[in-house]
Amino acid sequence: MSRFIPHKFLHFFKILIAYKTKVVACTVNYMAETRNADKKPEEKAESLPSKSKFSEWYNELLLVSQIMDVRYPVKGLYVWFPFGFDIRKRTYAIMRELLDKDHQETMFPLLIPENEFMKEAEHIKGFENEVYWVTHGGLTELDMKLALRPTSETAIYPMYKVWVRSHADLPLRLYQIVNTFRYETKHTRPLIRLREITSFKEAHTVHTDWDDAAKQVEEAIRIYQEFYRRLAIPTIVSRRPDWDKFPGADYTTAVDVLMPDGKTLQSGTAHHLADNFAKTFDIKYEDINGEQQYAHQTCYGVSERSIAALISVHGDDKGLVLPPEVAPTQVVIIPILFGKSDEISKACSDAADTLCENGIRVVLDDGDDRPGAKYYKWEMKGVPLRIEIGPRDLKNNAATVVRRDTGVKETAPLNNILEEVKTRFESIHENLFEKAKKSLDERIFDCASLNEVKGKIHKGIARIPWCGERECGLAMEEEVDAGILGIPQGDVGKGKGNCPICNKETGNMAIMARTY
Ligand code: P5A
Ligand code: ZN
Repeated sequence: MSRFIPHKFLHFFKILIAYKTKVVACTVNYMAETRNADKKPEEKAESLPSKSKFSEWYNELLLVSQIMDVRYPVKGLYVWFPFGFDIRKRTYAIMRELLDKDHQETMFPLLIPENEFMKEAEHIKGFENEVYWVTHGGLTELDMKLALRPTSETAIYPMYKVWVRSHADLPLRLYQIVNTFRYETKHTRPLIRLREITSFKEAHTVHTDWDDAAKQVEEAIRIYQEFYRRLAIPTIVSRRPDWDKFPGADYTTAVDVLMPDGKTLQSGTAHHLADNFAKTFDIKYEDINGEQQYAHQTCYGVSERSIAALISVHGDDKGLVLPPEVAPTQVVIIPILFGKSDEISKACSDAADTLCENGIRVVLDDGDDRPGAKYYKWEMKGVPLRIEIGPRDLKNNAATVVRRDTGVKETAPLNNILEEVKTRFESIHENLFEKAKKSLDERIFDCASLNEVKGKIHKGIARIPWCGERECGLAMEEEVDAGILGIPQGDVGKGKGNCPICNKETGNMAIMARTY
């Protein structure tokens, strides 16, 4: 480890562990802050811009809370700090838990030979401008160029051709979590638009027929909604208009998250591939009558945009706000000492032990910093609960418990501290979701004309009647300079009105937004 951490950080790190914060066994302590470490709390508070300036807030927060380091010298490539990576690990553990019920995890090669990559015409067209090519092995030019996967259809499907034999092999549901490369030409942003997507979860399924594949697309979307629910993030689901579907798919259904600046982030997509790829990759199975049939397929993906959504939806002016399930540290205990007190120190370490023994990730911060400096630091890191124990608390055999999401301070009996913490975790999770849901609902605006859409689109999502015709849709996008996400599932997609372009009456409501 010491080879990779600059020496001056390592020094901080060692001091921190040795003398400052007592690290309880169930939590890792991370590298000392790389910036601002020597500033007073009052100065530091100023260094995080207000969340109302979302873009500045986001970029600064990634660094000061130690999620991503953007200083890697290649555009669109970023480095996970260990703390950020810990959040990623816990987030992707949820994804694995949800998928492992009826998918199997696998891993395919990064390099795809040109001839396989070039098989599916639509797919090539969609990705040709985004592919990185490996052309040489050392000084020798390769006989066949190799693509760095921008996504793995063309790596996986040649193997599916070999693996799929009979209807008894189906459905086949595999997934992998890998890095993929896309030479993005739009503005790159950490966690949001990367040239190396480090955390690409892609699932690829094979089915006997179109209907079964369609059901899988629905199931994928259900899984993604549950995944985001576990992150306390509300989502909007809609089928993308035809011009915005995945290259090579019959249709694409997407999960979008509304960001604080009113733009939407496409945070997961599921594609019905019909037998389009099966035909080009010759994926056939023997049906119950002994006849050869082309398989039907789906694929669906999520990236570290999920972490971008997590940070952006819940964070506030003080820094990260993390749902307990994915918080690397769930509870910080801070002794409130006026001089030395063995009783308070003991009460703190007893509480830490109790929580730790019961699987709660705790840090006992008994370092020399003033309490205010400690509050600042752990708030920035998004720790869901802070427990303070001072002389008055101890006299009542109690602790002061402070919630990161609401700032509410309550007194809790020390002899029931585990239950007190657990019930607050549940309540924090629900509160974060409800808050985010309210904020989403308040920023979906009903509009009857494109002029109204223009007036609202900078605040959030506009809902407007759309006949569903391509020409009308494209004209609407052009006129307001925003995208049609689609006609959403559920009530949001139903209504009554006239298409703003052709004036035809319709029961379909489209949603439009500025997108990342
Ligand atoms: C589905 C998985 C696919 O690639 N093939 C396998 C299908 N779909 S997709 O829509 O192109 O990508 C899936 C999701 O990945 C996110 N994403 C990105 N995240 C960060 N940086 C990028 N450059 C990037 N490109 C796509 C999106 O959330 C997308 O829905
Ligand atoms: Zn129309």
